[in-house]
Amino acid sequence: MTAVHITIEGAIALVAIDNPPVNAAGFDVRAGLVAAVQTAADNDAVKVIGLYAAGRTFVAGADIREFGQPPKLPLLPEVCDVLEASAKPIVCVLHGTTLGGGLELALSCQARVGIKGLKLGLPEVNLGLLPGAGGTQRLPRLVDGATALGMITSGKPITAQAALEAGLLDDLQDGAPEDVARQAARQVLDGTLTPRVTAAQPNRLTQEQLDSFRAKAKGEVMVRALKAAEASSLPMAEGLAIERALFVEALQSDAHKGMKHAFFAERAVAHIPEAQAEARDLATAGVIGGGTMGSGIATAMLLAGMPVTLIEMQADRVEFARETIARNLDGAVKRGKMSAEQREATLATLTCTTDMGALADVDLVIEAVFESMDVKRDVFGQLDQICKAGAILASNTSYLDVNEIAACTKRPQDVIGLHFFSPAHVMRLLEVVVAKDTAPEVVATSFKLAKKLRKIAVRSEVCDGFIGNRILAYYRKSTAYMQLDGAPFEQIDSALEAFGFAMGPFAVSDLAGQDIGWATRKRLAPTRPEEERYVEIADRVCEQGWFGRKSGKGFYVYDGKTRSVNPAIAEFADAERAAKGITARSFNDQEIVDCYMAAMVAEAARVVEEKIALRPIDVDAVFLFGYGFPRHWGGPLQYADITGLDVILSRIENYAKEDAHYWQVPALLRELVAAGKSFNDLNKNH
Ligand code: 3H9
Repeated sequence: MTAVHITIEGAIALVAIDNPPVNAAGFDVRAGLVAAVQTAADNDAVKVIGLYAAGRTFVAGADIREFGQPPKLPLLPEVCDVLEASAKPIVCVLHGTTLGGGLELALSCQARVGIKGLKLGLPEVNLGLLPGAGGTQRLPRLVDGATALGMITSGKPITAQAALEAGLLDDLQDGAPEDVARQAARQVLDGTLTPRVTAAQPNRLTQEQLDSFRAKAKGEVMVRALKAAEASSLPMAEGLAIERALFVEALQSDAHKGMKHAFFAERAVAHIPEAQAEARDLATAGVIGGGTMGSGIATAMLLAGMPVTLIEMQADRVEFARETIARNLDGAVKRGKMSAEQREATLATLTCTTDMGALADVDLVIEAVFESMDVKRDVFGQLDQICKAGAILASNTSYLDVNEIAACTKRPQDVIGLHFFSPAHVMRLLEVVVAKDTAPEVVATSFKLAKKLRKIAVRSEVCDGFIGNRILAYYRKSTAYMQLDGAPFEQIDSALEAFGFAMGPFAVSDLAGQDIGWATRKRLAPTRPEEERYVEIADRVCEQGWFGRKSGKGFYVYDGKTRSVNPAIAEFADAERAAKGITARSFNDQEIVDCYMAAMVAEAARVVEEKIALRPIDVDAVFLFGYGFPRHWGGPLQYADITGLDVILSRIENYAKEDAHYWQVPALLRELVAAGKSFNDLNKNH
């Protein structure tokens, strides 16, 4: 089967792109398009070409899998030039999500007709790139400069209606792409649709518009995209050459490698061993616990259209849970996610009660009660009695042993961990924790649920903290060690914020509540090995009742939206150093980043080695979508690949000279370095 077919119907040549799933403009499509235009050119009867795509969308971009491979001619910019130079006008019919190179193909045609529901965009910046097939040159010749710059720099798609109003589309119609293409071609023939060559249109980008976008531009990706757009003031061929050079430069950047990896990570995690199992039906859900987490989970379910029965153990908290959920839904109305009427209708599908018996008929229950095995044991014992056969019993525990929880029931095959991240109706990550007896169809159903909730599910085996919190618990210690050794905590935060984290680790723990880490430290104290370094500064902070943002003070002091350094912290650090005979030394920002990242990579490698995560890319997805990891680094293990595994290994070996207990080289890292392989090579084995 070829990726492009041509059908001649008298004066009309209909050219169809057919390259499932998203009609990406890979080699077959590019070569096929050039051949089809030539066939039409050679046929004297043909006067107009109708170009469209089969399947769910017009071309959704260049084929991202080809980036980094040896280029195969014709390249997309050349195909666009061929379309633009066609003596027979080409009317392009767009549907679905016409993105990146797909939109660039359309821009090169002589007319564009959209099909209702269409979205159009240039998402290249999300991959660390810029439009590289004429998008930065042709778009400002069709639409107002501000609209063009908005699309080029934000990567966000616009609606068909907005595109029509901006002049990007000549018309908006309804129907199957093939029929609309035939109809639009007829309109060109009868003169009701006037073709025009984009390159011949005047550039509408002004210097003021460029300056205003430049003032807001952050980072090399945006700067490069704006530079290309600026070249649209030059003659077309010169502008295209500048765009091409910048695109090639972007293709080689680390930011592109990281962001491309992040794109595939989001999708790769769905490939699980249980994917073929038949998922159970999920129509109704129960949530136990009406705190922030339980209310957030209930909100997520309601937003996905699932009626929810929420059980709050304490009668006086039932109303509070309902109010929290109502407030969450207000937020969804404010963000334009639902109308006020939809909010009312949705809220009507929520039942809040203290009666566990109300869960008898639900298809799924998610428990989000206090993190104590005794409490969970009691809850799951009750669920086992109450719930119908086949109901999925899930725990939102963030570190407890799901095998032990499952053992409290006579149906361990139905028990699973579903670890949401707070706020649960906003955060995209869902860790799906598979216990030893969990049935494959329960895993498959959990992944289906994640899709319904528009979340990214990552499969994890059972261990303390699962993938994310286990790695977090390890690398967080490195920040305490650096602090005690002399790095001010605010320098650690600012160095990591400059690396790309939205918030440094001390600011994050202030936000989460210092008492959470304190409880974990106390829980783990009895099993802490004697040779492990222990830093007490955070305990001193908690002993003052300074639990972070919620108490107005933690490592920082909070005044409205501003934060300042809590001066007591340096005193705590000095006192602990004096007691332990440590002389403070200074750190530079790069040392801080190197040490923090080496710790993260070390534990992440162990998580892969122990098969807690299916692949390195699963760990990357957890950090990208649950822990605010900078997208341009692609995740901790992609960062390690970009930095070089030999470099990371030698850093760990060096640190181990100071603290051989904490800094142990993961066997997997050593093996990969010896074999000259990367973490990404392990992703390819699946
Ligand atoms: C570009 O165009 C550069 C040019 O300016 C210049 C060139 C010179 N390539 O997301 P889904 C795969 S840069 C290859 O689950 P949905 C995807 O991996 C590109 N593969 O579906 C998945 O595979 P699998 C600019 C692609 O319905 C499968 O298709 N374009 C591509 O939820 C289904 O994808 C973009 O950045 C691709 N371009 O969403 C658009 N796209 O099943 C990127 C998808 O094996 N794509 N795949 O895991 C998207 O945003 C979404 O895929 C889309 C559909 C909205 C289209």
